[in-house]
Amino acid sequence: MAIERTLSIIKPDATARNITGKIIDKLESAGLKVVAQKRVKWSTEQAQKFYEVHKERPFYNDLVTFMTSGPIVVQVLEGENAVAKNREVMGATNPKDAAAGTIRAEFAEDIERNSVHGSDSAENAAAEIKLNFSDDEIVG
Ligand code: RTP
Ligand code: MG
Repeated sequence: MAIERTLSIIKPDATARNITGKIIDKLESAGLKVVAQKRVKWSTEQAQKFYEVHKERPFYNDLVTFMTSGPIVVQVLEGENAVAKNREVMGATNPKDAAAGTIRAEFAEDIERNSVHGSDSAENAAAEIKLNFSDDEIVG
């Protein structure tokens, strides 16, 4: 199977509770390797651009407010089948639906404050990585 890269974000609800290490442990335990990582705080413009695909969704404005409410940890994860594997470790968007043992089942507060983001396709992963990292910040 091909080695893939995906974009992961530890969201403000998780940085606020100081559980970034617990989340990274789950990712690494699943075989994903952190090949780039930085802690940043997004501007409204950055969050709007990142979530542009959701512009017409009813939760868009709340999501932008949430994602700019505190620091986030942006990461590039590498591994076999990384996009799907990361989505599997994250669990369903709504923690009520997330399988036991997943990050969202254990740590998410609700459907919005759900602790992590992960790219949903290889194509989106490439675009999201490009939006957040320069090539020399990624060390595989
Ligand atoms: P993500 O993009 O963060 O990895 O999550 P996802 O694919 O599981 O969910 P998506 O449908 O792409 O939604 C993006 C993020 O928007 C927030 N959300 N709020 N209030 C709501 O009904 C609602 N629905 C989604 C969540 O933070 C979700 O992760
Ligand atoms: Mg999504």
